Amino acid sequence: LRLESDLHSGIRNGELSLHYQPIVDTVTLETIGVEALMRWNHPVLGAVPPATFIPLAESAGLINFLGDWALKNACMQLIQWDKQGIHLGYASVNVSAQQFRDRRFPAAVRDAFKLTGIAPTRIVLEITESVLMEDPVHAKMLLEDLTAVGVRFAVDDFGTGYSSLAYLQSFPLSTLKIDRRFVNSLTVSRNDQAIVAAVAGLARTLELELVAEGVETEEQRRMLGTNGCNLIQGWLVSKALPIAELTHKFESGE
Ligand code: G
Ligand code: G
Ligand code: MN
Ligand code: NA
Repeated sequence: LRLESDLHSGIRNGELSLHYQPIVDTVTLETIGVEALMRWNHPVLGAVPPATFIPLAESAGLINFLGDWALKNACMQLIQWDKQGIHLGYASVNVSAQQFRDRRFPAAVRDAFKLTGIAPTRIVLEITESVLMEDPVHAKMLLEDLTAVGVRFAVDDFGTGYSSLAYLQSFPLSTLKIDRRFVNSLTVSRNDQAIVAAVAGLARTLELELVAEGVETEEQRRMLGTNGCNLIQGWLVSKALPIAELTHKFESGE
């Protein structure tokens, strides 16, 4: 509970920030987008992991506020990078379960576009597979509603939940993000190789972009390329970085 009230004040005191992790072409390593990842720098505890404070924000009823803040900030940052001559295709923003269930979510997304003036096609909203499949009828309507505005949708942590393929093919999606647990042992596990190949086949059939997460080694990258995964994200390329560091990296052409 202490941490919960700290989160309240932390939001007010600007202790929360967004870091960005590049999403790159598996072969050329060209950056095509970035994922926004929230960070909390607690004055006493230091970095509090999102796996701790996101659930806290959900139970404290702060997640809509935080999620809203993240989306608007990511929109503004893309515009800022544009002005600096750094043209990123899109920013991917995570949407929590509770945000997605909230009636006000579609209006909040529309507001972010209106407020910042960003082209909605340059924002990808990441929804986890389990949240999408929890109420697929609702999810389909919501996705269709916001797709009409232009925003795109990615299925996060794909492969960890139970997707109905019938629903999956009926959702207006742009991207599947294959969970890093399948990338982790890719080079030694034939099962994981088979899973990645199957997901790549699915993505190709449904004409979806496929991003592999948690790519840490050159060998993993090569194997993902061979298996038809066109985009990667992970420590091999870059950790999620603060804006200044990432901007520097882009400017120096690294
Ligand atoms: O690096 P990583 O530790 O950043 O993130 C851990 C978890 O926290 C991931 O599941 C990630 O999706 C989630 N997360 C990070 N930033 C956000 C955010 O802005 N909103 C939501 N809902 N989840 C986030
Ligand atoms: O759940 P989601 O996919 O949104 O979360 C992304 C999480 O993965 C973040 O916690 C991020 O810091 C972490 N991450 C990003 N790249 C790597 C990587 O190469 N290896 C590992 N182990 N984690 C990573
Ligand atoms: Mn994500
Ligand atoms: Na993920």
